[in-house]
Amino acid sequence: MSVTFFSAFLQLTWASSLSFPSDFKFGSATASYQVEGGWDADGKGPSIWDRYVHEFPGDIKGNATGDVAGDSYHQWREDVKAAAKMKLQFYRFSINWPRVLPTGFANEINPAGVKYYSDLIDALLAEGIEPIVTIFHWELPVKMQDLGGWTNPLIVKWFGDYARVVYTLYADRVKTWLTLNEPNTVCDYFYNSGVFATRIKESDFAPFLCNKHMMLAHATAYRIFDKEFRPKYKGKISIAPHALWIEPATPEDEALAELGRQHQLGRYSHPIYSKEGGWPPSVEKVMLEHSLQQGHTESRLPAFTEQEIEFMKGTADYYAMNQYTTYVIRPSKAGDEAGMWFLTGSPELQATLYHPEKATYGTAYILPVYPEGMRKMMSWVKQQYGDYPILITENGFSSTGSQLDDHQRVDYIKNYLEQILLAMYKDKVKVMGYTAWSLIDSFEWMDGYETKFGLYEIDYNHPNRTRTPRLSSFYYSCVIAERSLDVAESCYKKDSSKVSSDDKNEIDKKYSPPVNDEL
Ligand code: GBH
Repeated sequence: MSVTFFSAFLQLTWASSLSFPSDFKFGSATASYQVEGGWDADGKGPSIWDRYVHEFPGDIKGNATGDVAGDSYHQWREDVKAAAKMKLQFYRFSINWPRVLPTGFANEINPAGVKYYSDLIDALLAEGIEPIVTIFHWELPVKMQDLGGWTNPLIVKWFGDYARVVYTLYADRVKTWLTLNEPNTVCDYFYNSGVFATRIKESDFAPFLCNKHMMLAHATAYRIFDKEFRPKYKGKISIAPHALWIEPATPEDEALAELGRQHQLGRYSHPIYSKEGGWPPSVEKVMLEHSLQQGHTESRLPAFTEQEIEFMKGTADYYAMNQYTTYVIRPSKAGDEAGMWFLTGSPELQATLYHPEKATYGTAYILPVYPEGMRKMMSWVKQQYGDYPILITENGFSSTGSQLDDHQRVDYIKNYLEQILLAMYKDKVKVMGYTAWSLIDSFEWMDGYETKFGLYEIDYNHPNRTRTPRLSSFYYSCVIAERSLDVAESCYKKDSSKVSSDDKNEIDKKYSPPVNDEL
C-alpha cells in the first residue's frame, strides 16, 4: 500500500471497508464531438461546433478543430478495445445529433450515422460492456441554432422528436440513458461568457430561457421514453448536470452558499426531483427582486405553468452528475467586479466565487481539484431530493504533454473514489457507479488538444490516432478487478513489459485496425 494512500485509508477502515459493493459499476466516457472526427463524413450535417471551429479558429488554443480528433468515427474498434482491456462495466458515449439527423429535424435520417452508433453498441455488448448513451453533449445542428437554439421554446419538441428517433434505433440494446450533458454549462456558462460555439454573450435572458427549455426538453424526452419505449424495452433515464460544489467562505455565509447551490444545481434539479417541483423557491425570489429592481415588470427567470411543473416532476430514474470541482462563495463587496456565473460570481446573488485555498490543480485551472467536494455534493443531493441512486457520470484529471506515467491522475481517481466510499458508508448515499472522464484524450473544447483527460493517450501525429494506455488505465483496471481501493503496490507502477504483452492478447487479435481513408 502506498504512502499517499494512508490518510483516507485510516478514515475508511473506520467506515469498515475499502471495497465497492457488488452492484457498483465502473465505467469511462467520451463525448461525440470531442473524439469522433469525421465531421462531414457520409452524409453528416453540420453542428454549431463544426461551424464555429471553421469560422473562428483563433478562438481555440492552437487553432484546433474537431475535424479529425481521435478519429473515433473510424477508429471506434480501438476504443472498444481500450475499454475491454480495462474490463470496464460500461462505456458512456454521446450521439452527435446531426450525424443521425443532418438538419436536426426528424424528417431526414442519415443511414451511415445510424450504422456507426449501432455497430459501436453491438461491439460493446459483445465485450460485455454496457453502453450508456448521452443524447446531447453540445452539438446542436446549425439550422436549429439559426432558429434560436435553446432560447426558442420550439426546441422542446425538436429535441423530443430527436430522442424518439434515437430510442427507436437503439433502445432495444441501450438500457441506460442520459438526455442532456451539463445543461447548466450550456445555459449559464456559455451564454454568460459568450465563448463556445454559439458565440452569443447575453446574460439577462438567454441563460434562463435556455434553462427553462432544457428542463422541458429533458422532461419531454423522458415522457416519450416512459410511454412509448419503456414498456417494451425497459431501461433507466436521467440528466447529467455539472455538479459544482459550493462552500461558504465563512460559516456566516452558509445561507448564501445554499442559495448558490440552488442557483447552480437546483435550477436544473428541483423541477425534476423535488416534491413540489418547479424552480427552487429561494432562486425564484432573488430573481424576481433583482428583475423588478432593474425595472422589468416580471422575473427574468421565466415562469412555468402548473401543467409544466407537473409534467417535469419525477422525470428521472436515477440522479446523474458530473462532479469535478468545488468553488467558494462570499457576498460581493464594493469594488468587486460584477461576477459571471458560475466562474466568478453572480450579479443576481450579489456574490463572488473563488477557488478553495486547499485546492490543487491539473492543467485545467477552471477545475480545482478538491476531492472532499465530491462527498459533500453527493450528501447534499440525498438531503435535498431523497434516496435517488446516484451515478457519477464524469470525474477526471487534466494533464498536458504525453505523460504516460500519470501518477497525478492515479491519485486523483483514488482520492475521489475514497470520497465516494465515504459518502456511501458514512453518509448512506446510494451510489450506482463511477465514470472516469475520459477513456481517451479528446478535443477539450476551448483548450483544444493541449489539455488531456485520457486514461489512454492519443497520438495526434499518427494517421490512425494510435491509443496508448497511461498508468492510470492500469491502476483503474486494478481497482475494477479487485472492486476495492486496496490494490497491489504494482498497480501504481507502469510495467512496460505488460504493455507489449497486452498488445498481443485476445482482444487485440479480434480487432484488426482499419485503415483511415480520410487522411
Ligand atoms: C465537462 O464539464 C464536460 O462535460 C466535458 O465535455 C469536458 O471534457 C470536461 O468537462 C473537462 O473539461 O473551455 O476554458 O472555457 C465540466 C465543467 C464547464 C469545465 C466549462 C470546462 C469550460 C472551460 N466544464 N468549462 S473553457
